[in-house]
Amino acid sequence: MRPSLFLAGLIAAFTTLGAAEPKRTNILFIIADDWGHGHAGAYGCPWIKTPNFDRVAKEGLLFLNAYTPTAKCTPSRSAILTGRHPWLLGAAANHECNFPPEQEIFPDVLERNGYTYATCGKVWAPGVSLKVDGLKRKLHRNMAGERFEKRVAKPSTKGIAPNDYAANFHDFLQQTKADQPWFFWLGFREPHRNYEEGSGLRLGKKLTDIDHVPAYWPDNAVIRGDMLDYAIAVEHCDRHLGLILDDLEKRGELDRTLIIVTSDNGMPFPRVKGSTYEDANHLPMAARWPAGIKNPGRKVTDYISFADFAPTFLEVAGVAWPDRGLAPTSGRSLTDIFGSGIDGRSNPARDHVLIGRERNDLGRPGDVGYPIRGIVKDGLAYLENCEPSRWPACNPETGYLDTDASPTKSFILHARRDKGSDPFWNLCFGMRPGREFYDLATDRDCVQNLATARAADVDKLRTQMWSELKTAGDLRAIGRGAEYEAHPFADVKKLRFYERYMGGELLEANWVKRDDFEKAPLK
Ligand SMILES: [Ca+2]
Repeated sequence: MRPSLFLAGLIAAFTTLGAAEPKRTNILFIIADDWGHGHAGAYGCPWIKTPNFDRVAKEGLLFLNAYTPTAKCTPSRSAILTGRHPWLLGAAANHECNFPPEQEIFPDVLERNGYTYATCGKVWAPGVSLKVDGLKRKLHRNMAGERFEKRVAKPSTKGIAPNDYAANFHDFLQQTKADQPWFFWLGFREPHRNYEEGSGLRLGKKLTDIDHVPAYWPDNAVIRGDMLDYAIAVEHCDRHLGLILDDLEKRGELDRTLIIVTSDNGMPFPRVKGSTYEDANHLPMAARWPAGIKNPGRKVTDYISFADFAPTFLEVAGVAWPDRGLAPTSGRSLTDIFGSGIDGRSNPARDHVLIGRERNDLGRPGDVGYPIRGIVKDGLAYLENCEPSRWPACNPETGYLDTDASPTKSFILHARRDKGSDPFWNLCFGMRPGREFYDLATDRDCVQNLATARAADVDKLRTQMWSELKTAGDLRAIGRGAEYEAHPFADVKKLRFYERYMGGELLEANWVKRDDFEKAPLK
């Protein structure tokens, strides 16, 4: 991986000054939990106010096509930490996995090369991460480095965590040394559920603020109210982001820090988080770094994968991708975009991303997943459902465990029970065909499957997708996909959930409601 010309020039300028070696760039990575694309003022959203994210974008770059390869907490974060597509990570293709001990993560590489690695909030979860020796990774509660977590504050709703993120980051800054570069991971726990129901309205939002209810949900007060509760949690993150920017600015550190703000997967609603549609994998993202970003204020249309973060951070830190430990990255450093100065697409090769999933939550016979591979290229999305005879959001009789409980979920489940069928239930929880194709320019919600009508486009994208996956080493591409499903779920108390529940055992699944379970299997 070569540095961009702009960045190379910058490094050369420092080198030839002959003065003391400049302090290496600090890196602040801020990741929300379940925050969906488009849900920020910078993207034109009228019902969620994010002045601080908008500031990062205005003084840096706003990314219009940033995608996680898998839209669920653990595999999304595994991709970030390793720079690899999840389906190249063995057990870590799955949600709530046992992370492969031999697989290195980039913060460890930064630490070995002189960086401090510290964190606050959610880093990598849920799952178990042990070192090769069976002990937890050094200092790492699930790969989380040195923790700054002491400060708490009363949140504005009962659903928001009391973590005072900005104060904890301040504690970290207080003990940094002038000549010590750092990488800090700030993982908001919001806007993950639970929400205080009605908090959006209570805190002054209006149902009519929302300009677009996705076509896969009914448009009514229940769904809009649920969306407003989510909005409050997003705005909580943005307030802390503002305090953090102010803190860095007061210290004169703001312009010496590369800041990236993003999320791990789309909003925690039916057919979004955990699925592989546009609203699940496509995420908000902005970057600010005056020393390294040419012509700030640009809108970037290059397709970005979360596998791109690790190579970016190592390059910015001046650390070569190591020969051992970290396997070759699926991504590429973002410095070509930082240094290009070009509005729109900087690199013509960044015209697509690969997405997909293996097993998310349990809740199907045999603990199997719902494997998908997909490609998004120049506004077209092709998805291949590898096992279309399975239930996409897990089995109805075990509560559709792949979809968190919510007023929106309950409303749609009840609509089907009351009427015997429901079009929104079909979209959110029903069986899917083997192939799906969407034109995102006219159907961002992915409700008009054009796989038959656009067969030639399907063929082209399908060929490219499987060819790239096969070259990279995806086991699904060579008929060995069952190997992903042989890796056990990390929480042993939930193993064989389906069989045990159906056998009469009362099992805990606190992210769904008892009412989410259908009384009998559905056809
Ligand atoms: Ca998440």
